[in-house]
Amino acid sequence: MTVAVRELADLGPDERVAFFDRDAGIEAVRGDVRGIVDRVREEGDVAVREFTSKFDDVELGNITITDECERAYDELDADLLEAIETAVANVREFHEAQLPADWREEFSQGRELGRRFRPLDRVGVYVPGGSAAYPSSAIMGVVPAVVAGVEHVTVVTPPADELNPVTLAAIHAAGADAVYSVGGAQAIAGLAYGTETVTRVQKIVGPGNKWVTAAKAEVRGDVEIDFLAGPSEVVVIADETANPEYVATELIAQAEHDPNTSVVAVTDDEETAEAITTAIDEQVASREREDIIRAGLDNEASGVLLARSMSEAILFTESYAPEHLSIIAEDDESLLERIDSAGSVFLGPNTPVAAGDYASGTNHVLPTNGSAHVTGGLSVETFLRSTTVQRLSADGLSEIGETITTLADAEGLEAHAASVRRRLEDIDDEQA
Ligand code: HSO
Ligand code: ZN
Repeated sequence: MTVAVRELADLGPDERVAFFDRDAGIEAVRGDVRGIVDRVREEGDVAVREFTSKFDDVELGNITITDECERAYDELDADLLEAIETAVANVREFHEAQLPADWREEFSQGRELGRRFRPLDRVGVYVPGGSAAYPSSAIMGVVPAVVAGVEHVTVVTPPADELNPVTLAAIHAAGADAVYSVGGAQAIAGLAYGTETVTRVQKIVGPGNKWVTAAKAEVRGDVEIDFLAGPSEVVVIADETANPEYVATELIAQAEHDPNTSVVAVTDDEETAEAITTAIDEQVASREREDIIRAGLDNEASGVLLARSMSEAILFTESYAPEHLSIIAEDDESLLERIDSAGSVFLGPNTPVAAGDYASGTNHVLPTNGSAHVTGGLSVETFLRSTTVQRLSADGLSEIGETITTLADAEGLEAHAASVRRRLEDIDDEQA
């Protein structure tokens, strides 16, 4: 297989749909997932154990594995421990910088308004397991919640005969309070409705496979969720100064996640486009996860695209709204100015997406399937709620009194108007 360069202007309607309507594939499993969610909701731990035996082929002993995480942390190899601690520290630092301060301001005389922020009380983080056991995702889900001040951060992660010790250690290092060995739709249902063992949470975050994602869609409404995350995506915008080998590494790196990834390079330079395809061919064969990568590169929503201009490349990227956007071009900052929709942006030749995936400090739980048009990735705000606060002085109320009573009368809500008039009488008396 060789990746062929396609001209952006020549893409047919179906090809455009493939790029712009990427699909997490959850609809096909919605029905099955509904059945699982309903049974866990009604039967609690019994159903959790039954589904775990059926889908994970594990007979659950203890569902709670909080202590096992601490033990894994204590026993972890020093190099790994240091890498985890460095990643946690960088992610913590970046998310601490996001903490909004409470504020109060006098907007006009005697009219003081403000906002305060408080953490949610109980949140659940899904940490994928199996072949995609990601210690880094434990860090990305748990640390922002801890930084926000959430008191009870619960983690669920799929069981296995041999749990991945690095994932367990990362869950502990990130600061989770309770950890349960449950995965899939049954884990999401447990978090949403509670079981004898699992305490129900107010919000569920974190990526998972299509059963997990379908379950999040199913329980949404009864519990808050972050968003429905699908397979990884990257768009690389490259100009003639970009090193084609670097561009190829970006596509190949995200493609190794899943056969359903969408990985795209777009450039206005024909030679660069050709060189990227050559570099991909040269690199793929020496990658360990070659088969998955080839499947990803082969997807309809993957490829190397030749634009007639950088403006056309920008328009494509804006419609695509990628989870990750890498810009390797001379005027990267001015190209970035023209992009509004991307989950996380990586500027310049020395900023691989893997930096954000693991350790630079930004979050890697990001919107996919075009949802970067309407939302950002996980952040401290994901775990906060805001309250507005106000205080009016006598002068402040006098000043807007008539505006309030006029509108209240117009709405036929006479008692609202009366609550203001009653005070205005006193204020007028005092001032007389
Ligand atoms: N790129 C993934 C996150 C990840 N990468 C975890 C490596 N490990 C998010 O789309
Ligand atoms: Zn990644």
